[in-house]
Amino acid sequence: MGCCCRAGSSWLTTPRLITNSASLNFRPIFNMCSVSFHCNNTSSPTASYNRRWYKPERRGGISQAPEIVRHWVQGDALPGGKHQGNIGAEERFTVVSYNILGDKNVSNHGDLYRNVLPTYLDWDHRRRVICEELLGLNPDIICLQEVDKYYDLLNILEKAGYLGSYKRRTGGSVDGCAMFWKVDKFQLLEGESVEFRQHGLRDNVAQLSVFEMREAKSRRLVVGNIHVLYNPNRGDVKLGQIRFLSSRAHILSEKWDHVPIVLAGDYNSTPQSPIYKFLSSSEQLNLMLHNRKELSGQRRCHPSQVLGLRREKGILFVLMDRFFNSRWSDEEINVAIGTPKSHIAMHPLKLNSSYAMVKGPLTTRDNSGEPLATSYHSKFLGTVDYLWYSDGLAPTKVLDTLPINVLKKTGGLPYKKLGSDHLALVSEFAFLEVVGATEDRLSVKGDIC
Ligand code: KL2
Repeated sequence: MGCCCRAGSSWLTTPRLITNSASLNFRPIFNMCSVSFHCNNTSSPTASYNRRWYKPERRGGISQAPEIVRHWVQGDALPGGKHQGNIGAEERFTVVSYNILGDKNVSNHGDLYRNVLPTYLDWDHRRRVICEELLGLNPDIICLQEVDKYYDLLNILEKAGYLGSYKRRTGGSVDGCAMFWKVDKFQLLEGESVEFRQHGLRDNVAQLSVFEMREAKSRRLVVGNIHVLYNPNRGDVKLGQIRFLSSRAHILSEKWDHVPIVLAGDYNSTPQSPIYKFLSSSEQLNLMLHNRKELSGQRRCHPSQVLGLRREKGILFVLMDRFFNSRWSDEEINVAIGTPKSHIAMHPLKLNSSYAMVKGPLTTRDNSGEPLATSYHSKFLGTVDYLWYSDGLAPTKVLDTLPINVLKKTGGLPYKKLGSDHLALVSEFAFLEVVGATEDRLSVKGDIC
C-alpha cells in the first residue's frame, strides 16, 4: 500500500520518450536562466551553473534581490592516481537529492514561511521552478523527498526521458519519497520500498533501487533515498531509521556482487551532530555518551543563532540539560539500536559525503567541508541533506550551495528561482573499480594511463 506507480509493473512507470524539447508542455529552463561554463584562475576548470533572473525586485525590508548563482566545484585527483580525464561518460553519472517541500507542508507549517511572498509558495509556481531546476541540471538519477504531487512531476519528467517510482509515507501524511532515472542511461534491476512503521520506527519511508548502466552493463549501483523523521527530540528514531536503511543497502549491494552505493536524502541531522559522525566515520556510537535530543544537532540551527543575532545557551544550561536528559529508556535504546541489550550503534557501510569530499569555498562550507546550509526558513538555517557514497565511487564534481549572506538576503526560502525551502544537492560520480574482476577488486581502472 502506498507504493504508487503509474503503469506497468508495481514498481516501474511506462516511459514516453519525447526527444523534441519543443513538444514539452512547459518552458525550458534556458528561457529564464543563463547557464555558463568557465575556467577560474586555478588549474582545475570550474563550470558555473548560473541562475540569474532579469528583474531583481525589492521586497519588504530586503534592500536588494540577491543574485542566485551556483557554481560547479571540481573534485581533486581520484584515488589510485586516476585522472578525471581518463574517465569516459559511460563511467560517470549525476545524482540529485532534493527535498522539494510538500505542498501540504506549506499550509501545515505556514509560520515557517511568513517572510516568503505567497506567489513563491504557490504549487504551480514551485512545480515549474523545481522542474526547470531539475531539467536544467539534466541529472541521471533524481531523489526527491516531500513529494505530495508525484504525478505532476512524473508528467513533466517522463517527457524528458525519465522513469519514476514513488513511496508515500504511512499514516496521515500525504507526501513521500520519489526516485526518477534516465531511461536511456540506466535500467532498474531491483526496487525496494521501506516502510519504517513496519519496524516500529514511525511513518517515514525510504526507497532503494539497483541500477545498471545501459552503456556499460558491468556498471551497477545501489541508490537509496530517505526522508528521516523531523522531530529533533527523537534521535533514537532517526538513528534506527538510518541504521535500517544502511543495513538494507548493504544487503542489496552484497546480493548484486558488492556493487557501490549512493545514499541520498534529507537526514534531518546536521554535520555537527553525533548522527553525522556515526554515518561519516563508521565509528560506533555509544548512546550513553549522548542526550537523545542532541543526536541530530537540529536544536542549534535557529537562523538567529546561526546569524549571530541570539546568544548561545550558557554552558551551565547545556550541562544541566545534558544531565537531566541523558537517561535512555529500554524502549528508546531498542528503537535506536534494534536491541535493548546493547548501547552501541553500528552500521555496515563505509560512507563519505560527496560535498565534504569535494572542497568548496569558505563562503559556502563549514569546517567539515559540508555546505553551511541546505535548508532555510524562519526556524532553521543549516544542513540536513547529503549525498553519501561508498567505496567504488568517487565524486568528480558537486554543484556548490549558496553563501549564507545570499540566503539571508532572500529572507527565507522558497524564493523566485528556488522552488523549495531546501537546495538541490547535485554530484557527479565516477566508478572506480574494475567490475567483473572480483578477485582483483582493489585495482583501479585509472591506473591504466
Ligand atoms: O526538516 V524537513 O521539514 O526535512 O525540511 O521534514 C519535516 C519538516 C517535514 C515532514 O514532516 O515537515 C516539516 N516544525 C517545523 N517543521 C516541521 C514540523 C515542525 N513542528 N513538523 C514537520 N515539519
